[in-house]
Amino acid sequence: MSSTDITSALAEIATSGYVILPGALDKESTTEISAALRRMLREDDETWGADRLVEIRERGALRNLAADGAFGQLLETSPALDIVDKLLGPRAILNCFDALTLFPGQGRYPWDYHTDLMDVTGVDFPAHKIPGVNVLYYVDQVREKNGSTWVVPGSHLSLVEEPDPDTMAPASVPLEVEPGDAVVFDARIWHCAGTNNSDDQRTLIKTLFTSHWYRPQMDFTRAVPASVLSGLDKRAQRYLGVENVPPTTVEELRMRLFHGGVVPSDSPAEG
Ligand SMILES: O=C(O)CCC(=O)C(=O)O
Repeated sequence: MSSTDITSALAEIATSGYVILPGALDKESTTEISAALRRMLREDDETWGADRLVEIRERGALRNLAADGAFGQLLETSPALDIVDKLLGPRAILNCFDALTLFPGQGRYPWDYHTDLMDVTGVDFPAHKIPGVNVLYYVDQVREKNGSTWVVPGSHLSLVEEPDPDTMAPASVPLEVEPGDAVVFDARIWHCAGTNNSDDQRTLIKTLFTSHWYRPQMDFTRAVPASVLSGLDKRAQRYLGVENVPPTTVEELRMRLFHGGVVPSDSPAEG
């Protein structure tokens, strides 16, 4: 992104809490990702059983996409990462990397208003210390009819601790996006998935980033195969917690504290 675009995106996030990035994914990637997600949803149904997934409220949620190198661009080259880095600084980590699908007839509006950092609702962060940023990538055209994400503009600055759909629903707006668009929002914004009243599924990918002190949904350093992790660039590895997972030996701790994590070859623990 150009520095002017980044500046205006940051200004929109500061005031409204969110910004739409048109065409964050190119056409070809969007088509490929959409097809891959449809296939993975079918496989998930086959592996787990659709009824069982419904029972545990997981049908349509594909978890840990970081484990599949095909989605690496969302941690390496997406223009949204420029905004994430500006807002969260050089130690940000990934909290979750999931695809979320609303099947026809399915929805969570308006009972599921939430922020993505429910552990810190009500906490008054200084303006320059945003604790998290969510990036949603849409692979379908989305309108209210097929399940827009509803956001309450400005609510990232509210200190409300519990959702109140009666107040939030009338104050919220449905996000209308095209395939390949991303929405970047301050993770404290109150939002809610819509209801899909169309005949086709509606899918998005969620990449939630946080400050390094917020516990991620998974330990990606173990949940992502070593072969995938080692193929990603340094920044993506950092998002996946490589520099953040607590040390397990005193040697490792000492090297992390004062030597940037590098264990020298003449170290006693190496001998
Ligand atoms: O599916 C949606 O529209 C919203 C997803 C959501 O609630 C979230 O990413 O936290």
